[in-house]
Amino acid sequence: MKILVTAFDAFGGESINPTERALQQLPDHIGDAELVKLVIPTKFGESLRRAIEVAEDSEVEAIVCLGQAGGRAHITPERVAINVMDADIPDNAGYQPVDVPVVEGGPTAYFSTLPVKEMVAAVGDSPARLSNTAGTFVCNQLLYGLLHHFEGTRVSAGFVHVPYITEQEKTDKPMMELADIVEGVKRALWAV
Ligand code: PCA
Repeated sequence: MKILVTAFDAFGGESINPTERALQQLPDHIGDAELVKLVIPTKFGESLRRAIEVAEDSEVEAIVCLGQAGGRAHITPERVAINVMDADIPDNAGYQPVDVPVVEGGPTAYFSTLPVKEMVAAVGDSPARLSNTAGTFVCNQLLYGLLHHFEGTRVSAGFVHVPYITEQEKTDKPMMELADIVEGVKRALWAV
């Protein structure tokens, strides 16, 4: 099988996005699965369009999106995406939606179609926790949009948020070593 793994570019005044760094260090295969790696811009709309385009062109069976969740202390598979874009900061195109649905008239929420509990268990002491909110910024929009687009198909989709890495020097916030994030993501991909 093929798995699309996406990462985001830096946003919100940061010069690094840990997910972009982690993506560079992932292998090309995990077990029998071939990884298709893609960095997408932290922009509403374009991020989703790019991910759908590559997922369809590459005929992947699963999509695992990675994003930074600054302030979290754990690798956090997301259980759910909600139908709202409500941004505290502008995206990388300067767009800052407030209370705008991801899909006009779409359902309130979608559950991830990846095995999130197995992913948490597989990451284990790296450490992982299940998250019940992907926020209301670009990451949630991406997850919601993918689950909406691929609903009823054989393509499953989900999202994993990761903390800041030590290189970002957020001394007042939880940080992880990049190597630990890479290891955790690899284990989550094994579970998928
Ligand atoms: N995290 C943001 C968008 C890009 C990223 O890495 C989020 O959680 O929405």
